[in-house]
Amino acid sequence: MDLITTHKNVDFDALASVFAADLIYKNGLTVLPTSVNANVRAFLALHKDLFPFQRAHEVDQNRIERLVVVDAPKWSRLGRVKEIQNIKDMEIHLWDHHHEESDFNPSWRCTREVGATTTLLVHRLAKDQIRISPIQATLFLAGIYEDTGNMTFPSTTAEDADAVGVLLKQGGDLTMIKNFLRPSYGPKQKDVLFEILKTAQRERVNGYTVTLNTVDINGHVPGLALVVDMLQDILNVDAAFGLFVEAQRDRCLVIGRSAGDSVNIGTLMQHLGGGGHPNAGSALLRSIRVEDVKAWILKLLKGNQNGTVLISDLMSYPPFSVSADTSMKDVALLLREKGCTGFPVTEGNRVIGIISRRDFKKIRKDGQLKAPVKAFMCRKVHCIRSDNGVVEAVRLMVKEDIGRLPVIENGDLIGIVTRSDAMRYYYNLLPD
Ligand SMILES: [Mn+2]
Repeated sequence: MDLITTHKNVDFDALASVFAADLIYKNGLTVLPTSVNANVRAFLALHKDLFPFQRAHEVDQNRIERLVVVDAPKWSRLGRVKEIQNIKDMEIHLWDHHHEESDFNPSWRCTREVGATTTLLVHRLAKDQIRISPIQATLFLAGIYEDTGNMTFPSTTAEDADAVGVLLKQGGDLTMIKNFLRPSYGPKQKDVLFEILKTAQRERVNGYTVTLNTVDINGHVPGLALVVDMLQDILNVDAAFGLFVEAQRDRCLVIGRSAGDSVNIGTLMQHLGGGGHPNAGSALLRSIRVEDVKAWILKLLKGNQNGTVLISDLMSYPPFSVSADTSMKDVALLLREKGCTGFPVTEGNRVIGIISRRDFKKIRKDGQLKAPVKAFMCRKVHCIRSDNGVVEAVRLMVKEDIGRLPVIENGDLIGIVTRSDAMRYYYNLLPD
């Protein structure tokens, strides 16, 4: 018999991989660890008959000839199933997408760094032309969608997208996925969220919009990360923080969420003694007043202790500019020579205007080319400071429909940041 199993805290990728493997290994016996994620538990409660499995203690070890491990690189992840590792001459097959080195010592493996282990199995099913039902296809879709963050995580590969195509062709149902993958938002989480929304404020810090909210909680409330996640969505801020105070235990749980490439929450939380990812993290602080925690976070945000890229990292310098008396003809020549679409116009070190290619449309007669640039320049100049974040620069460019921002320090021009600098940043093409 082939015992098919996966890691504890079973998620959808693990569950989908187990049942996909069950279609590939004809003598398979599916065994799930006892600890299962909440949304997987809800799925199994409904679909138990279609996806039957056993527990490790129910298995007769004498019948096991082969162990098929899916979505887990290490014995330590297997929960009670790991007790079988002493069986002699047991063959091991491994299907996994984790980056970590495996300690299974498998006789056969299919391990590639794709978004989800399910993807590897779906490709095999397709290759072997094994038919699957729409419900199986839907479960496998859920596995891929969960581990790839709906195909948005950087770990997502073309192979994952191909597998999704295969599953949709076989009747996989995307509307069901939303139900399966919905995190547990219940009355308790709703109460906390509504409490926060009553007083929530948006603040501007270092060019970012943030919200910091203090809530008193009684005992352990699950799903607070989800509440902060929703708060960030609803208030449409770059970063949202929940400061959950548990008075009896004299502690404060800080949870942060950020959008896109703005505030690096993980780095910020490390300063508070916690940790996390760029977009999500938390820290647990003891014996500290919540006002002090709040002030600390604001200080970290202001001091750019969160590792975000600043305009000073991105701008071009020294900036090229033209003086106010330069003739339009010379400006035209310089634009061509430098391959730019515009320049700041300066008087001393002060920026007094911007001249760009489109301003040349104002010229009616050739004689006007002799006129100084100050006659045609745009006098409304939007500048940015070198210690602002990239998000602030992009926001200004979008709002004012401009492609370049002079960078100012103490009133003096010190650099230029352009649309293409911002693109370089967003597409990870920053120079080292
Ligand atoms: Mn996985």
